[in-house]
Amino acid sequence: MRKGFTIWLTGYSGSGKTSIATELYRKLIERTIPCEILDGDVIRQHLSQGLTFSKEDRCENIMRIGYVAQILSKHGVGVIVSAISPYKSARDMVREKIHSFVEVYVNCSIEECERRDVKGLYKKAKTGEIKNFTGISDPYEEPVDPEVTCYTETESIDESVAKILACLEALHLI
Ligand code: GGZ
Repeated sequence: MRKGFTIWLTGYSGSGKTSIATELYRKLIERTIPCEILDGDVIRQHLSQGLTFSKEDRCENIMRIGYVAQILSKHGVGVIVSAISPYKSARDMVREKIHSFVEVYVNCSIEECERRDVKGLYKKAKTGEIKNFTGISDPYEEPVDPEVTCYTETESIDESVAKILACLEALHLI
């Protein structure tokens, strides 16, 4: 059976995780590799409905996403997770449970994310309308040794996706 894997995209809201996930998904499907995207924002409307943005609930969210990723990747699916996942301890816990785990740091400065502010969330976080907002009023622990780092302020989405594909090839996962 085909080897599954989990690509775990971590980074600020607006850093480019969803854009990278969407393009990566397209490229993998093109190669007839079965894959699935697990997006934190979407998961929070279903599997993680009702969870807050406290440290405890964010970690619970990550554990739930990690559980689904583990099951899918065990059965040969290429799973693409897109979640802020701000705590190193939670990322390390899912890394331990999932075979062929590839951590991708979607690196973009908080200033640039604020400038992009695609959903207007940063503006609300700044005025205090949204509390515990990552990078503004809540922590983000940078990955220490990720398999791939994408610099979305200077790289195109295609360049970022190419780096991830090259990593998967080097690991003989695709
Ligand atoms: C961070 C928040 C918050 C707060 C709402 N902090 O960029 P988005 O909008 O579309 O995706 C973000 C999503 C965060 O969900 P995650 O599951 O990825 O977070 S975590 O991994 O920390 O559990 C953002 C939106 O929800 N959002 N409030 N306070 N992002």
